[in-house]
Amino acid sequence: MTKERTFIAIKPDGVQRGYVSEIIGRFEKKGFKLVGLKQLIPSKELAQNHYGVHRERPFFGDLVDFISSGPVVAMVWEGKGVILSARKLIGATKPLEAEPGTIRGDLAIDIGRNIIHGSDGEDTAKFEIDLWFNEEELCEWQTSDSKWRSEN
Ligand code: D4T
Repeated sequence: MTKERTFIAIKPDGVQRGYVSEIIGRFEKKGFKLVGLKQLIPSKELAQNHYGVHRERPFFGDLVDFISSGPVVAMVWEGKGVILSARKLIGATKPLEAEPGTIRGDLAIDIGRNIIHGSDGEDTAKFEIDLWFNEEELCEWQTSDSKWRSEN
C-alpha cells in the first residue's frame, strides 16, 4: 500500500467563496484518499512557519496576514503520486497562467488570492503535514474500492 501523502490547504479566499466542496470533490474524484481534515484560523506564527522559505520576499508580510485572516481548511491526502498530481490539479501559482481545468485556472484570478496551497515536494509535504497536524489527527484507513483506484 502506498503511503505518499501531501498537505493541501484551502486558503481563506477559497473558504469565503464557497469552494470547499468543489475542491475536496476534485481530489475525491481523482481517486485520492482523505486522511486528515480540519478547519482553523491559523495563528501568525503558524503562517510564518508555513511560508518560512519566503521570509525575505517582499510579499511575505501580506501573505502571512492573508493566510491568518480567516478560516483555512487544512487537509492531508494520500495516494500513489499524490504530491505531483495535486500540484497539477491545482495549476500554476499565477491563476491567469493556470490551465483551464485546473483549480486555479477555473476558479481564481490573482496570485495573492489563488485559493489553495499544495506541497511542492516530498520534504515539504512531510514538513507541512507535521506542522499542521498531530499524528493522532490522521486516519489510517482503506477505501472499500481501493483495488479499483490503483493497482498497488
Ligand atoms: P502556495 O505555496 O501557496 O501553494 O503557492 P505556490 O507553491 O504555487 O507558489 P509559491 O510558493 O511561489 O508562493 C507562495 C504563495 O505566495 C503568494 N505569492 C507568491 C504572492 O502573493 N506574490 C508573489 O509574487 C509570489 C511569487 C502566492 C502563493
